[in-house]
Amino acid sequence: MNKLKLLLSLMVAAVMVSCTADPITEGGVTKVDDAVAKKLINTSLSAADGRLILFVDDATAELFAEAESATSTGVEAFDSVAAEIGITAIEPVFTMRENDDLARECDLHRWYVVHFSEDADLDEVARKIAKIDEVQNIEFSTLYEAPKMQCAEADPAMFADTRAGAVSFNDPMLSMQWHYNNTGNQQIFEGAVAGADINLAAAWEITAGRPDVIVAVVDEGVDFRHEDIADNMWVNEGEYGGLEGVDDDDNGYIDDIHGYNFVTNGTISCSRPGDSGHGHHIAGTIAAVNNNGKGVCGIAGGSGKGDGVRIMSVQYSSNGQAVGTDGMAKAIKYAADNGASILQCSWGFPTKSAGLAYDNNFTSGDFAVEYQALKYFMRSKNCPALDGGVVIFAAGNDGMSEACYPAAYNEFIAVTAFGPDGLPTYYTNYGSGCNVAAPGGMAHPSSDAGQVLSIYRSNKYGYMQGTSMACPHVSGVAALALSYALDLGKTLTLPQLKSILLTSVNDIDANLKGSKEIYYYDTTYKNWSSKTLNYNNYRTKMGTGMIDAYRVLMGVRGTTCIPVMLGDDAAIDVNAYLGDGDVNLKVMEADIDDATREKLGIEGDVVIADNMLCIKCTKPGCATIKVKLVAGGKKPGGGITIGGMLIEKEVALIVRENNSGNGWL
Ligand SMILES: [Ca+2]
Ligand SMILES: [Ca+2]
Ligand SMILES: [Ca+2]
Repeated sequence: MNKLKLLLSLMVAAVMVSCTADPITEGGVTKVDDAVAKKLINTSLSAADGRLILFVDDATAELFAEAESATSTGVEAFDSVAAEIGITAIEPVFTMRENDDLARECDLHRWYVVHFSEDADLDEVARKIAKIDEVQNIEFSTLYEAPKMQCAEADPAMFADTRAGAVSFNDPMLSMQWHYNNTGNQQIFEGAVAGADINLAAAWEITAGRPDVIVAVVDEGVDFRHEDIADNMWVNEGEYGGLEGVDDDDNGYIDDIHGYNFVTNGTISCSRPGDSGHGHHIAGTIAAVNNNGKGVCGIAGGSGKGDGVRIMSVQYSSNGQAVGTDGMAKAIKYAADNGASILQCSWGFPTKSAGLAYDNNFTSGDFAVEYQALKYFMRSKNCPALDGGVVIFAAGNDGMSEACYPAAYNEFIAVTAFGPDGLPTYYTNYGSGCNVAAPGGMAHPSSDAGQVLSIYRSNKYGYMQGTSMACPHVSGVAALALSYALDLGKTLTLPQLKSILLTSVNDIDANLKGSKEIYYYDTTYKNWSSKTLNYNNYRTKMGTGMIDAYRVLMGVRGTTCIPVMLGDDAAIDVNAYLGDGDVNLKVMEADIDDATREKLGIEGDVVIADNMLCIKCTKPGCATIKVKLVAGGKKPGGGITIGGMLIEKEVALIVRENNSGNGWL
């Protein structure tokens, strides 16, 4: 009954636009002149015609900035080549602000775009420019492809009485958002497993976001009028209520109230015929408005009191058209300059088609303009809780054992995708460059509900699947982490935040064995097909594990998490979790209040035996308890000698569901 017509797979693959056949310069790399070839960062594969991106030396950058025309810059070699090629315009890639010290330190002022006839042979033009000494690098403006995925609209009638498990907010569709709190509801997905989620309900008891955390969604335009996200859109106060057609806040962008459209160089557009809804969906996962009695919830969408994190719409794709690498770089700097501290990136090229010039490890990409812009974002401090900006990428949907570009770079978090069964999805990339797993959803011929549910255009809601959907789960959890750090008055370093995100996980590897037949939609033949996935192939390759929002918040707080299997008579070796494992600690007692006993269904006494904390929890959930220990002065065989000191440590108990003998713990 569910008519699912999703076009899956390739999130954003580079289009293979053929360039002029030239046997000597195939792929834009000439082997004749190595010095010239080495200046080329990438190849003309899928590049925009009529323009090239140049990285020039400092002196040249200054002359370019003052140039009267493209052919009289004062750089002699350039001017003569410009006249020969017919360069019509020259402009800086980046919008520089006054006293833009960090941008200058990152050399962003040295990037320029040159424009010429679209009929000109790109490779030939590039080779001519490469001979100019003052030009250090040349990049073709590789065009990104607009997202192609389809959204299956959600039917509100389905939500009448399917409420399952712990829900803390009044949004009617929350019970279908298994990716937040998976109760193993087989109506949602046959084979759904309780606990295959991001453990969000427990995190929401601590924080559901703060409006002073801004997440830039680099994607299609976000529908800022949608009933379930409007209140959580970032508002540029300097533009809001200003004059139409005027750059009221003088940031170089006209009418950028909720963000900016870098495709049209204008205001955000969305829900055009060529848009897929990708941008709304991703934004909704991070910050759909919570507890408003409408639609869905967002991970950091607040508690219904106007306290959700804010979404800045940084639009790289509009009505089916996308920017090139220079446009992407400009967009990333915009996010950094206007307050974002989290960069949500569900885009990229499959590594093999990234068109990078001289090796398969894309080290030539180190010099690429978009990579430089991403590094600038990471150094931009916009939130007092973080001494930089965090960049989070989707790993890609090619089903390959490597993340796509630029997700695969070490500095960025690349997110793989699992389904409601807690297993890798057939489409997810895995292996090299992949860092952490999150729910991406799984389509099925009989039901859409195994995919990720979020907002869709025009006050609608819908299902999508992909690492594109997994990525905003990590961005949303990162937004919660910053919100909580602000609450605590803490400032994290960027490495600290990344470390917390990557280590606050539940194990995925224990379940990766055997094989399973899965369904997928064949986009070529436009029908459903099935294939067998061998899960052994994914072992240790999905990243560190499944991200757990509660554990992330405990990581921010500095509280050690101790997993406890639901219903087990657990004996916890507290020493293994506290100290360095070899420290002289004796467990004396655990201080557990009545509310916590009730919440976790703790039965009977909590006994200390053999330095172990023996506890039985009969309800899933998370709570902190205090453990009293004697540090030092422990006598072999028990008792305390002089020198022992009574200390108290807070630990968090995480009680989760068992899963066929392995569990998520
Ligand atoms: Ca403006
Ligand atoms: Ca204005
Ligand atoms: Ca809502």
